[in-house]
Amino acid sequence: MSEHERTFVMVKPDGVQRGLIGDIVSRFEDRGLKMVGGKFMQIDQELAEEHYGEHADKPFFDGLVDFITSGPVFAMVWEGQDATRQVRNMMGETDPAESAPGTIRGDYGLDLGRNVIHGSDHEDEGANEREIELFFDEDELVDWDQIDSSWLYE
Ligand code: IDP
Ligand code: MG
Repeated sequence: MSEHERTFVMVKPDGVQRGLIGDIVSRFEDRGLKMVGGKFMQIDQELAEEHYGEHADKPFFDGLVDFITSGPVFAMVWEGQDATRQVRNMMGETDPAESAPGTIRGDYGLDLGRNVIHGSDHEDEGANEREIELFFDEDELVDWDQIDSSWLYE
């Protein structure tokens, strides 16, 4: 398993408004994941519709696009062994009400439509690369060595 697997993660507008960026970044840092990209930004209609394209025919699509464009987000790329699946595990279920305490959505959310964080789907092959490319230019991602990586990986 590669230590260099990268996954796309985003604090949604509700998480930004509630001041949760720092807590969420801390959780991933504490876990041993490495941030290789980060961008505070506002998503426009076009990017929102593309990002959530798989849900275009769902009844909640328009509300989802309105919500994700309603305020700033913090988009990130995190790198580490099995990063996509581990981030999803740390996020909890899609519905915060079904998410275990200790997960991000289980600790910070109550409502399906306000679930604080997005992470690439580990069951959707290629979602990672697709979403990273959609949000970041190549030169916005930083290759760097973490001084303590020998204490994280055998
Ligand atoms: P995920 O974010 O856990 O990958 P998806 O099924 O990909 O979940 O749905 C994308 C986003 O759409 C969810 O995070 C949530 O914000 C929203 N969403 C999903 N299902 C519903 C719903 O039934 N009602 C309202 N919003 C929903
Ligand atoms: Mg999804």
